[in-house]
Order: sequence, then C-alpha cells, then structure tokens
Amino acid sequence: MDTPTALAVDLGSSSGRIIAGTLRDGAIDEVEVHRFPHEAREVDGYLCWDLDHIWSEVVEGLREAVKQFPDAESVSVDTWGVDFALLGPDGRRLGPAVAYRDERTTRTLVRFQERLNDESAWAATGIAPATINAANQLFALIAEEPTLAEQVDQFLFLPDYFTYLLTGELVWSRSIASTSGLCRPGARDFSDEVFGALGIPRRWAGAVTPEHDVVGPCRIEGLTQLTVVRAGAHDTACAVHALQRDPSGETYFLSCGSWSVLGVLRDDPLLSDEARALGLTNEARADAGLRPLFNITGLWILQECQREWRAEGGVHDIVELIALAEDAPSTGYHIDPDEPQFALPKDMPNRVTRALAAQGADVASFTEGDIVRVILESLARRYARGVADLADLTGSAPQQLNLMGGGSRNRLLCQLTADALRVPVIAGPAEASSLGSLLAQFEIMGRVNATSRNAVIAKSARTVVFEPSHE
Ligand code: LRH
Repeated sequence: MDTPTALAVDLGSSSGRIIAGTLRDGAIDEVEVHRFPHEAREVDGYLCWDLDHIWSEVVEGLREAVKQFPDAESVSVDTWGVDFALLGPDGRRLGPAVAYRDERTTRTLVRFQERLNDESAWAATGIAPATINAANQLFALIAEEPTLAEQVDQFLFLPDYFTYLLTGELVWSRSIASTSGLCRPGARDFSDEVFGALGIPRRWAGAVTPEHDVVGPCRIEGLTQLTVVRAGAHDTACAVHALQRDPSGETYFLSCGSWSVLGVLRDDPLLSDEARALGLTNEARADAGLRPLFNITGLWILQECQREWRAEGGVHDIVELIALAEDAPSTGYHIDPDEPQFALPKDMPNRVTRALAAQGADVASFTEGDIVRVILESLARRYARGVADLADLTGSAPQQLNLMGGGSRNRLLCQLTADALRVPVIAGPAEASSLGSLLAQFEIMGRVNATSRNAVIAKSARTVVFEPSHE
C-alpha cells in the first residue's frame, strides 16, 4: 500500500473526533470522518461522563471511517487527562465515570492532604498537586463510596479503557498515567509510596508501560482489519508529537483548547522548589522524554461565557465574538485565569465581571466584545508570565512559541500572545492531537522513520506566523 491510512480517535472534554489520515508524498492528509459533542452531566449528585454514549459514537465513527477508507490499517485513541473508568472482577465497567470538574475532590481535600501534603506529593511525583488529579479522584472515591470501592478490581485511564474495549488488553500508558499524580517523577512507573499514603490498593493498576507500540488486533465487528496501537494516550502528548522542534533553542509549546497547556520539551523533569512553587507539572511525552508544563485554565472561560450567552439569546458565535473583541478597545482590566473560580462551570460572565468590578471597572457598560477582549488579553498575559517562568527554570528563553490546537484559529488570541511574549507565534496546526496521533501511528507501523518527523510535520501542518506588533 503506497498511501496507507491510519485512524485517530481524539476525544476532548467537549467533543470527540474520528479522523482518517492518509500518508501521501511525505505528507499526512486529514479527513474528519465523524465529530460528536458530549458533556459531563449530573448523575446521582456527581458530574459524570457518558462513556456508553462516547463509545457508541467511537464505534459508529470508526465503521464510517473503514467504509470511506477500506484500506485503513491502524487506530489509536487519545483523550483528555486525569479521568478513568473502574472495572469489576468480571472485566465490566463499574459505576459512573466521574468527571474531573466534579467537586468531590474539594470535599475530601483536607483528608487527602493529611495523608499526603503538597510538598510530599510534589517530591513523590513531580506533578503539581491539584484536585483534578486522578490520585485525588481515587482518594475521593474510596472516602465517599466505600461500597463501590470494595467492588473495584482495576481502574483504567480513559484512553486505555477505550483501547481495552477495542482489544480486550489492559494497559496503563505512560503519557496518560503521567497526568495522574500517581507516578514517580519521570512517569516510568507508579509510586507505591503515593498509593500507600492514600490507601489506594496498588493492585488496582498494573505497570506503567511506554507507548509507541502495537496493542493488538481490533476485536469489534466490522473493524477487525484494524491494528490497535498506542500512538499517545494523552491528547496533549499527541499534540506535542505534532510539534516541529525549534532548531534555534528550546522548543516551547502552547496547546490551546479548554486548557492552555504551556510547556517546553525536556529529557529530565524540573524538580526544584522554585518549579514547585510556580505550579509546574512534569508530564511525559508519548515517545520518550518529558514536557514540563503549566496547566492553565484556558478557553474554557470563553466557552462557558458562550454557553451562557447562547442560553440568554446573546451573541455567542465565536467568529462574531472575536470580531467584536478586535473592534473593542482594551478596557485595561484583567482577570487572573489561575483563580479557582474560573475553572468551575456556570455563571462565567458574572464571575468575570465581578472580578473586574472588584478592581473598580464600570462593568455595567461592558459588552460581550469587551468581556471577550478581557479574557483573551488576560490569557496572553498569563502565557507571558508562564514563558518567563519556564525561561527562568530552564535557563533558556524561547525564540518563538508554537501555539497549537483549536485556539490557533483565534487570530486575536495569537496576536495578543505574540505581543505579550515579544516573539513570533507559530499558530497551528489546529488539529494537533490528531496529526500527532496519525504521525506516530505511521512510525509504529513502519511507514515513517522518526528521523523524517520534522519534514512530515512541515508538509502536513497548516501554520500561520504572528509577529509581535511594534507599538
Ligand atoms: C487537555 C487536557 C490537559 C489536562 C486536562 C484534564 O485536554 O488533557 O492536558 O490534562 O485535559
């Protein structure tokens, strides 16, 4: 087959995509075969993912993909970080899959910290302590639902859960495990110390294993021609795989979706007290090496405003909102996206205007365009601070910033970021996770040599350069 095709199942926290990629003349041509929205909903007092719905959309999308691309040979699943499914002794899923924004981990935080305080958690894992971490979620599960916990045989991180449904194989993939707060620094294995301190049975998980391998044949009817591989289980790890290395120095990246994941490529974790105090977290790449980064509440703030404005019948289309924000002069007021209230669902326009009013802004006159500008300027300022912090920690400032993911389509955000950083922003690819997944799949299947990665990315990724403006 001269033009092999691979399929990426790329699951984000608000939509899922099945993308077919065909390798032709050293470039990957992507076709979005299926896209579906999904969201966490409240079930019995917990905010939960509808994994059955997601799974049925994945199977439907893959069936459509093999119909359109009958020669498709491989598939890999990536998802957002930190969430997991529970399995009982019969291998079936137990209970709902609670979402990381659920507040159960806030209720159990004091008890968590009595067993593992922030300093010890950081020293044991190199991961920034956060209530969303799988470690916190498993602790909350045991604390709040002991009867359910007693029935648990194993937990699987979400991409590994879908890989299990596709193949019947149980795996704990390094890139996704690295987001959990359960691994030793560098994420080559789980930390027995952390499991022990939190009272999480160590038998609930197997060994962490490196990705970029073949898992096995797909066992789902109609899809048995596909070889299931692990290109990268964590969506951000896939996005980072689609990154062209910066020949002039450190490669800095900003993966821009609901989260703004701002980091740098390294071989070793950054574990200083300074890194801890700044909230750095050392996550793993899918091939090898690490990506020390800051997980910043990102376009979620804007998405939640859009949701609210849509419900109220206001302007909510993203293209229209960006155009309004471009025309609106700066208000001079900003929010701090790190404030925990901006990571919560609901009531976002009020949260933003309340924070601005507290600084003295006359928010009564603020339009949607003003609020969008405030949010985007605030994010750009936060990125500039994060880049400066990373430069201090690594001793090397970036010559440019690769801004990938959906946010790369937001030209105002790209321009404001270039202005705030005073370096060019290379915006794109927008579908970075799927490109990274497809590229890695071709490497795993022997279709692309790792040494020609940069060349394939250069030919495949659509990018636009934003130069800092001179004012
Ligand atoms: C982005 C992301 C991010 C975090 C979050 C929970 O989709 O994967 O890297 O881990 O989800």
